Amino acid sequence: MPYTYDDQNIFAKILRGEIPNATVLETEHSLAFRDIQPQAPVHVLVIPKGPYVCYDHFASEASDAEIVDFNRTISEVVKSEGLQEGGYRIISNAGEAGVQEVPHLHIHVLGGRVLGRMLQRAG
Ligand code: DGP
Repeated sequence: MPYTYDDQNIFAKILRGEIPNATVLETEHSLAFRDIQPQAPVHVLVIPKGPYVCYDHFASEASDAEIVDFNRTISEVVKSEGLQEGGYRIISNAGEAGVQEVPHLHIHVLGGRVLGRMLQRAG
């Protein structure tokens, strides 16, 4: 399925500097910033700067340089937020079933406490 990118989404506005953010790390192709509604002591979002809706969109269409940069940025955030020792979780929600709110690829990096089981049983 071809994805259509909506450049009015909130993360596109953050990337254009129209909305402020608490930046953790910025690289050539990626931005890491604190989630506005943190669900753990550490809750950082890592996004590519390119117009990708979700993970499979990015993984299939981004350049090798973007993919390497994005993954290394996640790794740097894990290290700089001190999560290697205690552990962490990375999550990327996609589409309706994934309950994705913002249609620009983002990886949630969560840690700083025991996070519980991955999914709650719901319906
Ligand atoms: P998701 O459900 O995976 O699409 O998560 C979207 C996340 O984005 C959610 O945890 C809250 C966060 N968020 C929404 N708007 C803003 C914003 O304006 N700034 C920041 N820093 N985070 C936001």
